[in-house]
Amino acid sequence: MIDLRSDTVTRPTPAMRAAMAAAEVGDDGYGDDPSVNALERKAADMLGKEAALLLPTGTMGNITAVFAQTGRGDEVLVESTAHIYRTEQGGMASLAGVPYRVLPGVRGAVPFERLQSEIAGSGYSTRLHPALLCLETTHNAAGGTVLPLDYLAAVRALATEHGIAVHIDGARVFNAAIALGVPVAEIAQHADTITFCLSKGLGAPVGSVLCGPEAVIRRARQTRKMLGGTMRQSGVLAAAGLVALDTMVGRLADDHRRANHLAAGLQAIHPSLCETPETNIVYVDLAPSSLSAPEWCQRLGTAGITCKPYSATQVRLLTHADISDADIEAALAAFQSIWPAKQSRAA
Ligand code: TLP
Repeated sequence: MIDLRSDTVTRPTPAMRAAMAAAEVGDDGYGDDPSVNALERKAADMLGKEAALLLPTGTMGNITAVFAQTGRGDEVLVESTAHIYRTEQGGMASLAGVPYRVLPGVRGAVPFERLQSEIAGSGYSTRLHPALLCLETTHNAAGGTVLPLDYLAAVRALATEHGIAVHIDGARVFNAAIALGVPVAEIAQHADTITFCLSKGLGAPVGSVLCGPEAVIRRARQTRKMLGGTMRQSGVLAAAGLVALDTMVGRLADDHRRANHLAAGLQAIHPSLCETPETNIVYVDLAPSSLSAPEWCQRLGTAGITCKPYSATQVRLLTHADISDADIEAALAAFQSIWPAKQSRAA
């Protein structure tokens, strides 16, 4: 099966499996797993931050960042389709106890002027204090869009001026860096804290890393313990993460090229099926067809393509390390073969 559901479906590479088998380990609860320590150091250095913390998931990384940078009476500002708001089970409110102000975005970015007026309006004594602004790049629900560097710089300056910390959910920040053609630290410099996932396009089996200032990461380490995320010989996971950072970043460009080719092929079938992606995520809007998204997924499944409905009419497709050029051709052929059948049914 050609699995386009997500880049989380990637399997560890042979080099990762070998590194996992050979990993030097210790009890990370005591801070003495050398592989975890090496991964945290490497991640912090790559992102240009003082310190880093390995966590089991991106969700735990994000909620840990919220815990570490907010308190009672604070609120979080977040874009309305952000993963942390829409897809992380309301953890900011139910676990961290922090209310959030949800702001509409365009391609994943809250317009700067809107942010400015929202923050200015917070100055009244009856309002909550916005302590944290959460950004997301690449932005999943917006179609893997990349926040521009000048936008990040302006937003960070605004936030800093008002004593607001910035957290980037950078689950796919390496995709963003590749798309922008800059080292990832150029993105991360515009945030106080940033999480990235080893387990998505980078292909590692498990793990996300939260990077930030020493003092925040110290707090985050306590929060991770509270959430049950302190692991023990997690060096077996960190070893794969190190291989991911060493070998899997540059190749993300292939995923972007393939997503682009996939989108072009779909647009050739029907021009309004999808937008041209900036990175590795393609949302296909099948409204012009007479089949629903679940029906499409069922038929594509029969043709060897695994995907999931995103809404009644949309399917989300992701390219990743286990998807080849031939797989993209096969996916396009499957779409093409289902399309006329559907049209004739409509007629
Ligand atoms: N995204 C997953 C799941 O939502 C299914 C996916 O397939 O895209 N931030 C962003 C932007 C994400 O896309 C995800 C996961 C997370 C955070 C959470 O990461 P995990 O799954 O490790 O908790």
